Amino acid sequence: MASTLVRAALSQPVDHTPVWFMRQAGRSLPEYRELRKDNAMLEACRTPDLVTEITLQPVRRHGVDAAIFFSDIVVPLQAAGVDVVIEPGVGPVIAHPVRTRADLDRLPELEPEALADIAESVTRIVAELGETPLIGFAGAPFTVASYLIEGGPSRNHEKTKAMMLGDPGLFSAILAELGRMSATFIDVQLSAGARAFQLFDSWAGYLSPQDYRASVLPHSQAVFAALGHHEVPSFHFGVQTGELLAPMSEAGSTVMGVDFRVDLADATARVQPGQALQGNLDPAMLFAPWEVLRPRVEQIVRAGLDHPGGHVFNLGHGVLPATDPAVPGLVVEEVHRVSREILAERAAQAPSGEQAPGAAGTDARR
Ligand code: 1CP
Repeated sequence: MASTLVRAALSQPVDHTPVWFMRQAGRSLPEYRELRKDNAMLEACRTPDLVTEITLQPVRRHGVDAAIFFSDIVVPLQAAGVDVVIEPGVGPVIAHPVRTRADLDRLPELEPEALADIAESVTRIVAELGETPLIGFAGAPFTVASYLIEGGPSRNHEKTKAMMLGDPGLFSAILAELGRMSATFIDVQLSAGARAFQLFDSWAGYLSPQDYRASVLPHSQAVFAALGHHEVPSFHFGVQTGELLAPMSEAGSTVMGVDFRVDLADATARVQPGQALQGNLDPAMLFAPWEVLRPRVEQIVRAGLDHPGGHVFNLGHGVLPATDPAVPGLVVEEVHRVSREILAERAAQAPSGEQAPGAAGTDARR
């Protein structure tokens, strides 16, 4: 039988709510900081020994229901031959930003052979994980385009938006190319054994629904369509995307990630019928006292179980670097405990032969 994460992400019955955390690997873990102290970020991403160990660290420590592949959204660019570094404390920096048609013509193609180390890392991780699924990922075309056009992290994405509105043909050609790269990157991970994938459109929330729909959505749809033959669950997420949940939910994912600024019950009304939800505890809540945090966790578990599709518990964005590394594991235990309890209660209340709301299958527990 498929794992709990895969089943929930396909809105199938489960016996507990599965949970993982965006950015669960990385700076919040002392064992990560220890491993990374002598290695640059992108070197680490291309070294299977390190990728394997870093991906497994949060699974061991927190007992999450899935691993997320340790890599970065700019790895496909680097593998294609783009001059990019990840500067500590800054993020991805691109030596020659792409701002003209000639710049785009110079952008190299990404061949799957350039990702042989990625396939090797995934194969090793999957062997070590056993039953626990690995989630692959890539950046969505718009979010990667922002780094490529701006040349690095950006507060307002003004060069990106100026091109989107001023030279829509060039903008669309760049997003189409980046979409192909992201699909190739994810395809390699799925072919090597990843069981699901997430397309991160972290900065889509900077767009109006009108501009998102006209200039970005078709390119994200192309990525999901290109990967449809794998028949695996897929997640789509962006920060501050409450107003974009409806159009983003049309991109083609089986699960819609929800930012912490939106109530899950409101998200239900915005996504596609039957689409699962992921989220959405505020990452800063992990700094709150347990007596405050615990009921918030329960509230989200309940809201997820009331949603007519599946629910995967997560934060509403990534784990913050200063998070106490003991806390995510407590949240995992609580999500498992509370969801099992609620599902058992609902199963007991349902008249025999009928299923409790949100529950399905002979186990009547979702
Ligand atoms: O020094 C360090 O440790 C580098 C920090 C770091 C890490 C741990 C970066 C630089 N990337 C990563 C790993 C990473 N990046 C993962 C795997 C770890 C996990 O999730 O457990 C993932 C999924 C990403 C994806 C990523 N990179 C996104 C999308 C997710 C999100 O958080 O919205 C984005 C926007 C990036 C770009 C990036 N890479 C690194 C930083 C600091 C940034 C953001 C820079 C900015 O603010 O623009």
